[in-house]
Amino acid sequence: MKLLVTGGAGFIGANFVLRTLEQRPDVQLTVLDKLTYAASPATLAPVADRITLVEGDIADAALTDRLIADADLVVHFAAESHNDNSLADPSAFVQTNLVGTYTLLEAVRRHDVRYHHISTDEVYGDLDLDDPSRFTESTPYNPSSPYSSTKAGSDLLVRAWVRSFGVPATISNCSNNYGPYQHVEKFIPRQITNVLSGVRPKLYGDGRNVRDWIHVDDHNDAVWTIIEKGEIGETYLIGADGEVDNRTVVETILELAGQPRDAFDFVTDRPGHDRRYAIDSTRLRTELGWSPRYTDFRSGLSATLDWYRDNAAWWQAAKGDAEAKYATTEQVIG
Ligand code: NAD
Ligand code: TDX
Repeated sequence: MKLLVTGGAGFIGANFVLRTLEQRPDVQLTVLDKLTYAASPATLAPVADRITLVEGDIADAALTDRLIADADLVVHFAAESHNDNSLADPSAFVQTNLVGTYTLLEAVRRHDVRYHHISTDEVYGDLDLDDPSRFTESTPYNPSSPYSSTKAGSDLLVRAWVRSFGVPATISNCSNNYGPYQHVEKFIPRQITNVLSGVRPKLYGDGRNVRDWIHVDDHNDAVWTIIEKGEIGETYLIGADGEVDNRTVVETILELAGQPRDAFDFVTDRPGHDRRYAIDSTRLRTELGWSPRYTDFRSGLSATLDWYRDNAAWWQAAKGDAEAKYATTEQVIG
């Protein structure tokens, strides 16, 4: 099978590539990635001789047409993915997440290629802390940020291309991922690498915002389950019942690193900061038989801390740039 993975040099895409080569050695794998600041080609170095890595833009119609003409399956991870960046400058989010997805859809339409679209639970907006409900496949879209609105728009393009043109596509909306090879701008790697660098972790606002954490390998196993067993045109939510508030995450990282649980700072809140995400993944579990393997968040977090401690060379170069960006807007408030 010829598989095209977009964004395969980023966090989730690279983990997907590594796991796919391990579990499905017969797959012929091409990665299309623009190699933005968020990419790490080093992650793919150990498998460089087993894949074709094409440096290019998903919004390049000639390039995507050529690559998709020769593919049996496209798994689309490429995106601008960080909410804080989307607040500073939304333009790349509109271009990559909307125009890029449109460009891929036109190519899979022309060549009638199976397409799986990777998306996020953020398309559903947020929930109150005391709201007992969780997101399901029928929750109305209500995105808050430039990032989540462009992801929501890209999902809607996929749905329209399925309905209007019969494109053979599925969509998955997953909760917050953690694990190895995640960029240091994101919450968990930022706090882990702060602690490892002797810097105090930084909590936005009151630190009570809740995210529903899932290990990246569980996400990627669910993606393969949907590709193999999902119904064309359908959407599946991926989540591992991992709701934890941000303050608890930081306190756990500090404790695992042998530091006082209160050695963190509160900083300026993110504008429009979503309060809580929560996924009900019943459909994926009951209809397609998926279940997560990482069910103990504390031990998954501990393994992730160990990974960043053992792989400082992987993240050190990006750390300075990420912190310099944060320093332009962030102030300690407590
Ligand atoms: P990431 O930022 O780590 O990686 C994105 C990759 O896409 C990078 O390698 C980058 O170079 C590439 N890319 C960006 N623009 C491109 C373009 N125009 N053309 C080609 N390549 C381009 O992101 P991630 O966290 O791995 O997220 C991957 C996907 O999963 C995204 O679609 C994101 O919306 C979705 N998602 C992420 C999470 C999460 O918690 N990180 C949760 C749910 C869904
Ligand atoms: O330094 C920080 N301090 C802090 O308190 C950072 C970077 C974040 N936060 C908070 C904001 C969020 O409540 O931590 C939470 C997680 O933040 P991010 O890692 O920026 O993730 P989030 O905004 O929840 O979005 C993530 O999950 C859904 C991914 O970045 C998206 O790509 C995905 O779609």
